[in-house]
Amino acid sequence: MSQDYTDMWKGLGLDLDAHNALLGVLGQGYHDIYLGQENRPESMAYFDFVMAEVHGLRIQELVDEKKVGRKIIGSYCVFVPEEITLAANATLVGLCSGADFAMDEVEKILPRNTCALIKSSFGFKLGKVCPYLESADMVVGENTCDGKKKAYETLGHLVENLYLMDLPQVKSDQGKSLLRSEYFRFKAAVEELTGVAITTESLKQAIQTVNAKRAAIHRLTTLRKADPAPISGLDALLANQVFFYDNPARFTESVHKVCDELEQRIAERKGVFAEKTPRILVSGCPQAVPNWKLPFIVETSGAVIVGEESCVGERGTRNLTDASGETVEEMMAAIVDRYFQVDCAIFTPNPERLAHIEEMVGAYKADGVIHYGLQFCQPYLMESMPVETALKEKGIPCLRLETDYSMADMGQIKTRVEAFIEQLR
Ligand code: BJ8
Repeated sequence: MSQDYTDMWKGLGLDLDAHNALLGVLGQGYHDIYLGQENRPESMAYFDFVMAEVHGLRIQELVDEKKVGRKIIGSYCVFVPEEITLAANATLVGLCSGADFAMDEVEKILPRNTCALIKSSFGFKLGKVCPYLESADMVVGENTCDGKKKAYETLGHLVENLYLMDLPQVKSDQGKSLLRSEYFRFKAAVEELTGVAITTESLKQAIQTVNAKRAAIHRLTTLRKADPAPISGLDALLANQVFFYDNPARFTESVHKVCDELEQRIAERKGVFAEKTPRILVSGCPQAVPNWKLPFIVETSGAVIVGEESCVGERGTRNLTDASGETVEEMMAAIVDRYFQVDCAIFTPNPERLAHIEEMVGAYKADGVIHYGLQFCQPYLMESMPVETALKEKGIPCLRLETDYSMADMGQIKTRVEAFIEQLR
């Protein structure tokens, strides 16, 4: 880290010993997984820097923003519209939830058979180790899966300003009306928090900022169609993870720099792996920082990941918001239209997700799909079965995995992944 941030962490109320332990594990994991990769694009150095400063410089920026009156809003879901927060002079940060922490404490207040993502969010709170969470002036919880919606009832006792957003479960007219009214209610809550009324100009600017971020990621994903793959799935996942908490303009610029380099690589037929390396699409639950387990296994077993059908991936970023509206109401309608297309497995029925998986297999020339399910995640585990059946009917090999954040099953998963890759050759 570029400087000593101890006083800042103390000021946020972090448990310094626990926090140091977390940083140690995170730093070691990143070092072993990321810095051990061969043929990485040089421009990924920016993301190495971001990860080195993940609890340093970026938090300092957030603390500095707070000093001049800007508010920080934390979110656990891609349904929370960044456009609205930015337009009201607030910064949105994703609360990552990608590692086990303080599990003994967590299992005193949540059932053991709760998904790792939810448990992680509680562990970070109970262990007082997440500076993003501790700097947030508002934390948004959403009624999505049963696990999350019930866990937020408990989280409300631990977090000072937990705002609950109701979300539809059916893609019907009533569902869309619910989303519309919830987004207007959220807009009012954010305006009240910041004391800033959203205007036509501020909302248009915010939509353009978020669209630019997504467009940069779209450029990156398009370049992953090349064979040999110009970038690893690990690095592409990292960019998708950093999407949630970096400064938007700086993130956009940095992704474009990576893309410039990838275009050059493609022109020179230079890849991270040899041409004709088996290509995998990963589909399923979000993989939040520092959950790099599956791509690490896949990419050290002779295959490359070319796409993520995931909220930390294309499900979260694929659509832009129409910025052409001339009033706040028109642009709010465009925001509703954009988010209502997110095909999370909490929706029933959810045929759009299957169609998107098949479309991605074709677009990224994937040889097979690995369905990534977190244990106890009913929505995605339930959907994994029809997904597998439909893919197999189309002759697309599919491997369904169910795991958590522990490393205990690494060997077992590696064995299954290796056998799957062998089948693809
Ligand atoms: S829009 S995927 S970010 S809800 S893994 S907590 S579903 S039991 S994360 Fe999600 Fe929003 Fe949907 Fe995306 Fe529940 Fe499953 Fe756990 Fe999950």
